[in-house]
Amino acid sequence: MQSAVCPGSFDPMHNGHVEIVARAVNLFEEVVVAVSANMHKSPMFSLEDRIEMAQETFSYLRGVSVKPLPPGVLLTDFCKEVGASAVVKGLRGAHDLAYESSMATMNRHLTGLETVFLTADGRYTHLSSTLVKEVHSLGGDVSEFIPRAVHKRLSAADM
Ligand code: COD
Repeated sequence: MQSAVCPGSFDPMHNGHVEIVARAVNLFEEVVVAVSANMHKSPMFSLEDRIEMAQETFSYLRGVSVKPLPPGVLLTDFCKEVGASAVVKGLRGAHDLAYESSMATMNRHLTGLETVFLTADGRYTHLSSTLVKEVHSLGGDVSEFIPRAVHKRLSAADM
């Protein structure tokens, strides 16, 4: 069985992420959404919240599971542990490609792990977790860009 990992910080998950995972599960029988515990900046949402939001969001998608990517663990080792032969990443444009291609090459050199890049859907190329948080914090409506589970948590965080 061919499995892949979709890793990310998902702080929070938005519809650009969701769309990539939904397409990845058309290519691979199993997709593990790996929620990174190890973030350079302090996250808005705890690891537990980010995992719960991802689990709620993908509960309708057969073949998708959600796991934490523990701190101090290489993505290549995580993929070996869960039996994944590839990583799937979304690309919004040249900026993402520049950032992602060196990681992809490093991972391939480390263990032969391949990275499959999917181009972002045109509806979501402007989306990032950072922008979602900024627009929301300034009173903008981000509901059309995020899954319902994330909207619920964002609204609760305002109270
Ligand atoms: N449309 C489509 N795809 C998108 C969009 C969008 N609008 N926005 C983001 N994406 C993609 C990103 O390109 C990325 O592939 C993925 O979604 C996740 O995005 P983020 O922002 O939640 O996650 P990042 O970039 O902070 O995640 C970084 C990782 C956790 C994946 C990375 O740091 C990692 O692999 N860490 C593990 C430790 C390791 O092995 N390090 C050595 C690497 S060589």
